[in-house]
Amino acid sequence: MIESGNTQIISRGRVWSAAPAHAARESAETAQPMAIAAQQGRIAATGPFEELRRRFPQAEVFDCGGRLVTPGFIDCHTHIVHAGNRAAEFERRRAGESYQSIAKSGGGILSTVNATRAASLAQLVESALPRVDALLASGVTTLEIKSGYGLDLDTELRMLRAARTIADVRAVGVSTTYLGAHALPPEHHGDVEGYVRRLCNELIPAVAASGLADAFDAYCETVAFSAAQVAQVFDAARAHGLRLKLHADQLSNMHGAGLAAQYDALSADHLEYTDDTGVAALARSGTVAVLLPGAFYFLREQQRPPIDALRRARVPMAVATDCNPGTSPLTSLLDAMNLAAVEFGLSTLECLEGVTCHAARALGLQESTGTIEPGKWCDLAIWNVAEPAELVNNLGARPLHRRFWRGRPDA
Ligand code: DI6
Ligand code: FE
Repeated sequence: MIESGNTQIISRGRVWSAAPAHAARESAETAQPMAIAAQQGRIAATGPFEELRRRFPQAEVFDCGGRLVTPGFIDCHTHIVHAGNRAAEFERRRAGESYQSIAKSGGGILSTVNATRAASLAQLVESALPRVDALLASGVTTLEIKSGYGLDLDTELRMLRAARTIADVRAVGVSTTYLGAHALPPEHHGDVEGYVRRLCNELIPAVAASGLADAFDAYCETVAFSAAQVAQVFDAARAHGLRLKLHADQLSNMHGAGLAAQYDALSADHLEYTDDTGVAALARSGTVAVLLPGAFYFLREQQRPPIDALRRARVPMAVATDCNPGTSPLTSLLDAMNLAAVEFGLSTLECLEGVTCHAARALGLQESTGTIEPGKWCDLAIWNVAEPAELVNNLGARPLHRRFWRGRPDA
């Protein structure tokens, strides 16, 4: 069949992609010579160039010059929209204070809440764009953005609008997450139960009705919300049609992984203190383990996530930046992969799958992105490296040659 229309053939690439979920073979970390045809933003076919040329004779040809081609990367956990900075806290931590004690003394998340409440929509977008651009330069074509630095309805909606605006002004797919249970807002000081009730009865219904959030997230931690409180807000969020994600077991074992699994959450994120029971629960539910080595590094944590247990239980592991002003001011997914390899011992293949197919699953987007397969968005990253391992091996490198987003190359 000969097809025409707005078609591109991406030729002379050496293509790495995880094996499709239904394929019998396992992924390998090697790249294969292959051409990719894109039509209306989606991958129409893959195969030898001559074959695609015959099938799409009108297509424009983009020559990769033998470079490595991967799926566009997916950063599935960021707080990239926020105002202000927390550099002063960085100094306090270096002088020996803990993240928890800074949070208890009114710093931490609450200091970013004050700055974010004071920022306009335009200011939130403008301050986020340099960070977004840095992420895109690390090969990112899909980005998750959480709210959670407003904690009142107006500011949370403004953050989510800023996230949607970023999708309008940059060539990137954005998934939005309402992180309503991030911290106790100052006006509820001493009244967690009151805020949890307000979340369930007022805030979650209003945010869900706005259509601005794809998912709901909570921070299950001694400095934030208990497992019982998270269960209450999860019930409300689920009743309002939001998918669930959880900041789980980062600084202590709150049995957050088990809770996320019990609710069939898309992902449980951090997991430094998750035990065997939590890992088994994740394996049963199919919830993705999102590893955030940036926060582990910046907080100089000692306890690593149970990588071996997750591996043995075949829990899909994603890797994300957690880009946020307090615990992970990191704006390169390549650097996050390097940290995941060095700090957590992930292999090159695990890192690559962690920012592609498993990251897509952590956002519920596995049908539309994360691998190079016909039918999915033609989101690609083309790299100036000799082999995939170089993407993980090098820290601070910027080897991106070009991104394709929805079938179009960056200018
Ligand atoms: N993600 C979060 O939301 C919290 N830690 C983390 O890794 C707190 C972020 C912050 O301190 O602003
Ligand atoms: Fe986070």
